[in-house]
Amino acid sequence: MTLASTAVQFPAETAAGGTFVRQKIVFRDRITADGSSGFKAEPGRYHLYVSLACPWAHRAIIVRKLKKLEAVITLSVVDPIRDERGWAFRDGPGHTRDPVNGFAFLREAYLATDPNYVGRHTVPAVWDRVTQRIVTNDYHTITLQLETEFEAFADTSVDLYPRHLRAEIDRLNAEVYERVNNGVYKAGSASSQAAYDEAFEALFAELDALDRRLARQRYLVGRHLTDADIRLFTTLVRFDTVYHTHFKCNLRRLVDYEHLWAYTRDLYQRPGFGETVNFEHIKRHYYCTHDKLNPSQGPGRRLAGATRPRAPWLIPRSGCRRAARASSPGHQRPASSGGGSPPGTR
Ligand SMILES: N[C@@H](CCC(=O)N[C@@H](CS)C(=O)NCC(=O)O)C(=O)O
Repeated sequence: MTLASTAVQFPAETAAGGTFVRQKIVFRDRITADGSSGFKAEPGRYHLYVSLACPWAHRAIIVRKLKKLEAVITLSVVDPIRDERGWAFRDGPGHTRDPVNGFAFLREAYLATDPNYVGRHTVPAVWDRVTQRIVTNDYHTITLQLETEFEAFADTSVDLYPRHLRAEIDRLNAEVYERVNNGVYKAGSASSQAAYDEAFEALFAELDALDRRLARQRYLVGRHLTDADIRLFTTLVRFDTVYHTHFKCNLRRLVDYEHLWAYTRDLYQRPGFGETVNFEHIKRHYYCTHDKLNPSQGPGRRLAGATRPRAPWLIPRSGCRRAARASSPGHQRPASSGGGSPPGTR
């Protein structure tokens, strides 16, 4: 499509050629099992600030559930409507006030950590009750920390980052991040035709390739559900509802991809996935917050009828039956042996 508007949603993150260049991650400390980093993995010590609208935060929400860390790491949800003051803690459907610090806005957590912090105050952010600061807002590694450093308190029968698959998971995560996870943002936030075209082409070339890949196997790295699937899922589940329209990623819809659509439904129906998707927060956030992309904001900021995922998400995955039979529900450690309609849019 031709991009006529030059409205810039993220001026501080827009390069000269109109390309969206995401801000640098500032808080990158790591939680470790042995505490060698200064941040020891301990029950009750850390709190996750999330938005149910945000795909980066959604990754951590899913991993926390799959690893059964809910009693170990507390979590609270911000109001999906964000204004110029940033994410706010308020009581409302699916969101609450800040139960840990009593902050009114997430920016208070950022400024408590670094009074000179400049930049957007983003979710996910992990708060440490002991040092009274944000340990990390590094969405690239938060899931990996939850997957590997909390084993003393987690469900160890579920291994989302198996050692022998790490190289392949890391390679895929990097590629999918560039072209899909951040690709939709690069298309949606581009302020030149060239920048939009580049992001758009890369996005759909990658989705085409992933569709072919998932024709042969159930999960991204084969038979095992891993971190790579969680990262792809949180973008795909939002695709037709917001990215196709709001970010103008509209060459094809998710439902037009036989295998990707079946794969996303398959994940949606697993514990930890569909139950953590909140289409109301997703729609309200994207359509009512990016004022340059959607100046009208929708009637009354409620987007009535957007609240419930409908039956299409519950259609069983029909393709790839053989692969489905042969797969495991998350990699079990040897020792423990242990076509449809637009989804969720009305
Ligand atoms: N932490 C990352 C990614 C996380 C991110 O962008 N989260 C969004 C929500 S999806 C956010 O919190 N945005 C806050 C804002 O734009 O003020 C970043 O700095 O770009």
